[in-house]
Amino acid sequence: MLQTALTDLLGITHPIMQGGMAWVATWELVVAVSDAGALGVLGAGNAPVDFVRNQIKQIKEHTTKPFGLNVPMFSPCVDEVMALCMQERVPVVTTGAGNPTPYIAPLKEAGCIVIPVVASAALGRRLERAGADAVIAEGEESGGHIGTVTTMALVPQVVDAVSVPVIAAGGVGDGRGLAAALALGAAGVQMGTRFICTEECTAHRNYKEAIVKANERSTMVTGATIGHPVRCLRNPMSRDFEELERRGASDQEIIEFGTGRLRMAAAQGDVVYGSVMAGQVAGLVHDIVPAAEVVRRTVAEAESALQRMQSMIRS
Ligand code: TUI
Repeated sequence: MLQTALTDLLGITHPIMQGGMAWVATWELVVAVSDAGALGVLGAGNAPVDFVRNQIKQIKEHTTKPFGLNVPMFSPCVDEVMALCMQERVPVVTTGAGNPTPYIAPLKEAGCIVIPVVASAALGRRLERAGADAVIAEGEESGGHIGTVTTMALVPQVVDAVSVPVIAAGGVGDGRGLAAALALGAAGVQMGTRFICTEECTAHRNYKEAIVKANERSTMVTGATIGHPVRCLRNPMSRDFEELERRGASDQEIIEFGTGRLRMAAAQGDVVYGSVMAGQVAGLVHDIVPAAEVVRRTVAEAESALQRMQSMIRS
């Protein structure tokens, strides 16, 4: 067992959070991860509030364990989804892709634990002052919407900048990554890509199999030219996207091209023309197993990595 400031803060058994991935992290995965002693996180994405309300209802009906809800700041429904989090007293609210400052105090007053994703030490410092209970430092190795600093460089700088617990995300796909994150001063990790390849994840089988087939060089970043960098698997869609950006297409044209592509891949299984968002650890994922097995393996691997490192010390 690994006890850290994160397990203490959230009342969970293992210092692992599951990334709240839009279209991918639905209630079934959240329940499986939370029941396994980690923190399952629902991905609200751009979904309307009624959809999110129903997902929360399912989670509450199927587990009594703590769970989280991720709200991307660019969601058109951000105000309503945040109000829902307060109404439903969602145990943990994580935010992404922007600055959630105005929502932090009201969420905390409603009894929610608030853990924003940051891609810089400066934002971590600002959000700690605004009342964040912890921060997720997410490096550019991650899948989906990303910043520009690597996890290895970002995590210790965020750890130095804040006093609240820091969770490392991006480039963590197994227990060696968890041990490394703890060595950098993090109190735990968030993993997304690894949890896609689980039996309980409702993403299309083609999406999971594309990740299993991928190697460490299979991802690329689309959308950087319009200030919305998104890491996904290389496929005809991402190559067309790259071509569009190279020939200087307008922001409007690029946005129209990208819209709906994640849903095409995750819900409909179109891994050719859809956006298969995944992190660089895709090459570490070799199988589709129950979420509880991912949690079990990650903790066991981290413990043996930490023991191996301990045994290197000579006085
Ligand atoms: O949010 C994410 N990753 C996501 S959200 C998402 S949904 C989507 N759907 C369709 C197309 C595109 C996206 C997919 N992936 N990760 C958390 C994250 N947040 N990574 C980086 C950041 C971040 C970046 C800048 C957080 C704050 C920030 O602050 C800028 C500022 O305003 O200071």
